[in-house]
Amino acid sequence: MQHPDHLQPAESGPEWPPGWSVREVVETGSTNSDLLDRHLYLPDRSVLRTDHQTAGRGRLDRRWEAPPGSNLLASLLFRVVPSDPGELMRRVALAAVEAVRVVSGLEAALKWPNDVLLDDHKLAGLLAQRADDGSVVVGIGLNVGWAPEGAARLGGQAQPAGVLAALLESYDALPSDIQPLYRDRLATLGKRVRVELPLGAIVGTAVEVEGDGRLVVLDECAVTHRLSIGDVVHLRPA
Ligand code: BT5
Repeated sequence: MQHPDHLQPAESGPEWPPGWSVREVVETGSTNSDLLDRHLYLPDRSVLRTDHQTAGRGRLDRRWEAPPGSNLLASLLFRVVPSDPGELMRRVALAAVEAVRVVSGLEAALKWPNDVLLDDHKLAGLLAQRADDGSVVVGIGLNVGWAPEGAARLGGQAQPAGVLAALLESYDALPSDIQPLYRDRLATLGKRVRVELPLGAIVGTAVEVEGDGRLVVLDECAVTHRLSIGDVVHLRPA
């Protein structure tokens, strides 16, 4: 993998599972941006992990925060993309849930569309972005040693690189049809939710998630909404 000079390699980490080209650097702007910038020169399943991001990104130009060396900050490049590109993010999210169990023995869950929760608090966020040739970069920030107020972290003996190794291994162990597992891990299903959309909010019950990842919400006027974007808040039962 070719990298500019400012991407200095981080200290050597764990053994990586076969089939992934993992590169670690001490600091960069955003691992997602790096892979998007260089996707044409990188093989399928290239992974970039850093100890520190100076411009970590969430969705909609939000920031992703983490002090240096504390958390997992990594992106995975997929140049071979399934007909539903969104499946890649769902797979990485499921692999993250499994990695948390392997590394810490904790049961994490998913919040639609892109969060991993521990005890209902955000443990990780995922950001999927498409390159001009259709390649997909899925970034994950997972709180290992530090979390902002109101969020969750793994704590204990877990190390960011170890969580990544477990995530990549778990990714390869996922079944070809992930839908039953995804439904099972999706804490949003069955919950009362408020979904914030660009033009307003919907309050209702998340009744289903479709095979293409769309969330089906039945609102308080019994209108069904099929959503592909939105920010979800889990509400208490009415
Ligand atoms: C996300 O966005 O949750 C996607 C985060 C993806 C971050 C990874 S890190 C590696 C890769 N490279 C990048 O540049 N990005 C990816 P969103 O749903 O928009 O949530 C962002 C919001 O989460 C922020 O506005 C904060 O309120 C909150 N937040 C920021 N840092 C957090 C943290 N460490 N833990 C929990 N919440 C955080």
